[in-house]
Amino acid sequence: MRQIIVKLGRVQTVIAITALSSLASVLITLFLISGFSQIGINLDVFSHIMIALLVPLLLAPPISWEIIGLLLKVDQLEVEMRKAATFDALTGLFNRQAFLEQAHYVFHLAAREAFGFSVLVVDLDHFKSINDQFGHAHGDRVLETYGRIASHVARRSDLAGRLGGEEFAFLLPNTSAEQAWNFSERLHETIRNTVIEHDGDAIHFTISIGIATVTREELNSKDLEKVLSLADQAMYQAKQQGRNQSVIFANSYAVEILVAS
Ligand code: GH3
Ligand code: MG
Ligand code: MG
Repeated sequence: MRQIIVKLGRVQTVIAITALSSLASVLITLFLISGFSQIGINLDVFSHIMIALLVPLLLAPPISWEIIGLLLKVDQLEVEMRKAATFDALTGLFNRQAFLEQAHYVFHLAAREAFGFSVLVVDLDHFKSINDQFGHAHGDRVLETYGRIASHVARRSDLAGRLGGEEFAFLLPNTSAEQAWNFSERLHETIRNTVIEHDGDAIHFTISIGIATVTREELNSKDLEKVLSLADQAMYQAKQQGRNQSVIFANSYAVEILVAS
């Protein structure tokens, strides 16, 4: 019922309620008139039908207008609350809780369907000095820009989230270490080429990325928290090695690819 009302909108719902209540009123009146005539009371059909039609025509629109308005407002608030509970307001990416929930879901699906995946932990480089140099509001614009780029570079089936502050993550289902590396390079490339205008100045920013991959064979020996912490360790290694680069956590395949900016 609620979905129908939301779909129809306020005006059409009010028209529908008025039409239905008028029809119901006329039918009930006709039923009563015939009942009365059976016990010998003959009423004037035309004038009673007119009254039966007029009363709901006058009452239903203002009353239902208010009620439907309230209902649509509640519905809108619920949509906004659900959005606020799921998405980070600044970047539009999944917030920490939603990202971890979705990631756990994909992790269990991966174990069941036997597909590997990669996790990327991303941290903006020297973000504190961007805030210090250009102000917090422009720092926010950098985060916003990162969010737009992250959504654009990721596929619809990938998860992209903000873990907190200037730290982000991706979960790429069915993605090998090499594919995740290529993905991270595309992200670096796009960000390196991005300029944010600020009072005639140009703000550039870079990111450090840690990558951890779970192959199909490893699915049962790893849990999601472990994979995230491996990606986190790799991200810190990228920081130590000069930032603006990715590091793949050297696990089972014992490969570590390091590319400086
Ligand atoms: P590193 O390259 O080592 O990561 O250095 P960093 O400066 O990025 O790291 P640090 O942890 O020292 O600073 C992170 C900064 O991010 C500090 C904090 O004020 C800022 N920050 C966190 N959340 C927000 C936010 O929502 N908006 C803005 N503008 N800044 C934020
Ligand atoms: Mg940082
Ligand atoms: Mg950080």
